[in-house]
Amino acid sequence: MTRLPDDFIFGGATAAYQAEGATDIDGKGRVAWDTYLAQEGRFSGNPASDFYHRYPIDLELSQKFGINGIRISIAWSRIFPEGFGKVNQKGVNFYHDLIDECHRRGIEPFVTLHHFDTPEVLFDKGDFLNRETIEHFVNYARFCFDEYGDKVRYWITFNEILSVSAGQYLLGKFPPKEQFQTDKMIQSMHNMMVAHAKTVVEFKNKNLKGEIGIIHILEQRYAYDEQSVLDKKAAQTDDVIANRFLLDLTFLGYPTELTETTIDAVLQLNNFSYTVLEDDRDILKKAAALNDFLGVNYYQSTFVKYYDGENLIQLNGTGDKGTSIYAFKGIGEYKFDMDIPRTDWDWLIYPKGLYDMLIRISEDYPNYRKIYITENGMGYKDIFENEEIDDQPRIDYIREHLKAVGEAIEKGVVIKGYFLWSLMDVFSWANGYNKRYGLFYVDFETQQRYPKKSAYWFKKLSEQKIL
Ligand code: BGP
Repeated sequence: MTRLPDDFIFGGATAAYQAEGATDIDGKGRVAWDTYLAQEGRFSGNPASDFYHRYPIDLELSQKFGINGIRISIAWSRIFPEGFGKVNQKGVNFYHDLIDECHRRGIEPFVTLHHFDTPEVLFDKGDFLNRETIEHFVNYARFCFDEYGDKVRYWITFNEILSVSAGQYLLGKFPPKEQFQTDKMIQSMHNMMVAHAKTVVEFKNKNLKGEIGIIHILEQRYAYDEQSVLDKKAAQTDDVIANRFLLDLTFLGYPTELTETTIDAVLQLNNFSYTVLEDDRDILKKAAALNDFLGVNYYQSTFVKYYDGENLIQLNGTGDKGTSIYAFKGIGEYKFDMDIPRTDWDWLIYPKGLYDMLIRISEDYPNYRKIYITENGMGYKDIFENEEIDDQPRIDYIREHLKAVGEAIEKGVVIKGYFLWSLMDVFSWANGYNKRYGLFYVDFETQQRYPKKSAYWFKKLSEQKIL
């Protein structure tokens, strides 16, 4: 039996672009996704879950179902339509109202400043590859601290720097849809970390009463064949790119020797390099001691086999099981033929990977203060029948991952809460509307909400805290 702590947060996660809809009203500026999704023609960020208008309903439901924390993100381009300069008061007011409503319902808002949605004006000038974006981000963050600082206790600078940088420049699944541009990927990760560091220092200088942290997607890499030296090396290299580089910069302020040599080797495969300024080192070092918490997003782990063929990527964006391919020349290939269950989107269901990751963070970065699991959940093709949704596989998924969290807590890792991705069904960046994650089913035509079986289960769990 696993018992979760009494003060544990049972939360639900959302993100502005995936939940709000209303992408082009009340003065909101465009983001690159608006243009990109229209060009791709598969689906759009409208209506999403129409959270912009329906958040009171979602918060009422949340309260009824025992949820005491919510992740929301502020859409930068609702506040500054161009990313800087002129302020859009309607956008500012919207987040006041949303945050106030969270508090009225007894639900603690954890507010992210950037969840994949740089304003298009800045995106078109190079996004975070352009160092001016760093300064614009810090100014936007400062504005939010001044505006909402008296009522937001938990701030998050960035959601998943890896997903942004790799999605944009390695995997080609985010605009501008480039692949294997590892120099841009690493530079973007570095620059976003500098923006994070500057923002943390800015926040601390203001002596606000809240806390600030960052969210990383942290998923273990294992060697496909534990006996193979090459597979082990492949897993290690992939792990440095995906996990260690960002954790080092977050908690040490500089890359360790292993990280540095691995990143250099990856870049040298294409005669690439990246730029680090002297000031970057100072600010990263300073911020490394100031993070109040780390957000861990975890969905799956990855088994890596050494690979020396041509670069190859095929995204499973439809839930057609068995269609994912990822193979990076000179590094590794992701394997799926182990005896491990996986979702229709080929995500390996492996709770042990979460446990291993939590232990590892606590051992490798003992200056972390506390962890929140800020995203975990199962993409599933929910079936709506007689206004009921039986999502037992999702319940099993959550239970097993929460057990892993409980075991890590027993081993002394400080973990203060869990946010299910997602609170209600939302729009999925690469999959649109058929990959559902929510506790509350959303009929995207009528925008009606229906609690799934998992919502009833989660409510009981939040009351009893026993798994
Ligand atoms: C995380 C993102 C979320 C959400 C989730 C599920 O990486 O922070 O925004 O999208 O993944 O991903 P997907 O919708 O691709 O299944």
